[in-house]
Amino acid sequence: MAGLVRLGLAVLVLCGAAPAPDWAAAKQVDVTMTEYRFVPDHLTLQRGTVYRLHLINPGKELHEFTAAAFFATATLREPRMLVNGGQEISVPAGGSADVDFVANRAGVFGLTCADHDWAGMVGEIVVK
Ligand SMILES: [Cu+2]
Repeated sequence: MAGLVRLGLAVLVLCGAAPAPDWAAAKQVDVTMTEYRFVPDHLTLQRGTVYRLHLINPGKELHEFTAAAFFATATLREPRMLVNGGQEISVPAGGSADVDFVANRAGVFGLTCADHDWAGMVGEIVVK
């Protein structure tokens, strides 16, 4: 039994089980969500870096930071902040939200506000 446990630990180590992120070291990235755009609308992030995405909605409508493909590759400190099947962060008018995460995969990911993509409320997340 102890042998099995040791084997299990060895497999975890060999598979590169990531150490717990150091959330206190998060780099803050501010994104303002208003009618009808993200400012900035392009985010460039480094893979493996701990970030705090600070979403601010000074607008008059609820806005969403919708990035299903991106969130699917990220480690979130509080995954339950993601709504609508894990695809977005919802921020009410006048509200804000802090989303701590680590991006795990390089790539280019789409960003939209699910309610207002028709109005051009779109952007892009690049992970290097
Ligand atoms: Cu919106």
